[in-house]
Amino acid sequence: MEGPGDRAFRLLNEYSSGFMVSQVLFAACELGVFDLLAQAPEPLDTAELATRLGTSLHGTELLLDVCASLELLTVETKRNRAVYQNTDLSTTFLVRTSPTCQLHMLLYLSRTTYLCWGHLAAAVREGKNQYKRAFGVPSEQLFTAIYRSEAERLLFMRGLAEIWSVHGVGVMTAFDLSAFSVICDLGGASGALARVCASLYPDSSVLVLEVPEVVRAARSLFLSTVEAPVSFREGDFFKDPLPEADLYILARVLHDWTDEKCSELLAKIHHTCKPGGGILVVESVLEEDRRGPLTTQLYSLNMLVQTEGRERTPAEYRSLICSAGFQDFQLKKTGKIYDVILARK
Ligand code: SAM
Ligand code: ASE
Repeated sequence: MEGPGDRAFRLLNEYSSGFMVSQVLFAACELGVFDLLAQAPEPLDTAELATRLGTSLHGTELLLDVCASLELLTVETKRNRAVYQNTDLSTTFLVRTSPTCQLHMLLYLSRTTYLCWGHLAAAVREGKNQYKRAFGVPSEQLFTAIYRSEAERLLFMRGLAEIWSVHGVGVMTAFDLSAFSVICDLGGASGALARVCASLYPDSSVLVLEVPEVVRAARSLFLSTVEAPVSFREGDFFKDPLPEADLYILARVLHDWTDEKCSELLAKIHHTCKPGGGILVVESVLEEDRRGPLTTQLYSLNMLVQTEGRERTPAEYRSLICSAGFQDFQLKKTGKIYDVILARK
């Protein structure tokens, strides 16, 4: 029987080794373990995997066995040797060719987010993001710091697109949007969520507003599991006039910014929006008392180490959105990571 002290120590141990679990997942992705196993016609043993990955026999064996304990791989003993295969989890989410692959977000978390989290104590002390400490880049212009290089921009865009192959339909059907004929996704990145929207509402036209470098990348890469027509417009949603639309989508945009910047953006949208038009906010929403969900609380810390923003409660979104002049505030909890808010002018 587990006593209270046992439980406490088990939890402590679980939390302190949590970073090792993340690193095992990241390393297996970086090394290409899951893609290699997906391409192999049969389960592979350690020696074959090590040879093809160009890795050490010893290190590979340790990594693979942890992956098996984490249900990222299966292991079987055949003729006295361990052979490994992908599980349903890795086949669905970690193999590059899967339509619901999440690999690029994991690589982004591994190469950028994790390094900012290495300075969490400093972030909490200072109350600001850690690009300067982690990468030596100034963080006055948030997206100049986030897009440190072309490779970084492409990885972030790919990573952001991936979640919508899993939750895009749930998010875009939380409310019936068929009455909105022109829809503008502000900061819509690669257009992945916009394409889900266009495929669900084929009578609406969908436009993505993004900064020029992202529009250029979005045009050359197609980062969506759904084929649907969307157009792109280059612009800065803080500085330039906004396109005319009946519905403005803000997905994972408000959480990047301070209350002041959010209010500025929302007031600008309200000014451009037609009466009867609306705004659709897609975010991971905290419980009213901030006691959960744990994932959203962690995302809020992630916004601290990586952005100028935070995750917010329903009351905080209501206050920001209604102060900008919008009415009929409605929140739909999807039960998944991202929730949806609709409000009207
Ligand atoms: N909406 C997308 C999604 O949920 O997958 C992307 C969210 S991403 C966290 C925020 C996006 O806002 C980035 O793609 C960034 O380029 C864009 N963005 C940031 N500042 C912007 C600005 N001033 N004008 C237009 N887009 C901007
Ligand atoms: C942002 C979203 C993300 C800014 C930085 C980010 C994500 C990772 N880093 O708007 C994707 C969402 N995941 C998390 C952990 O917040």
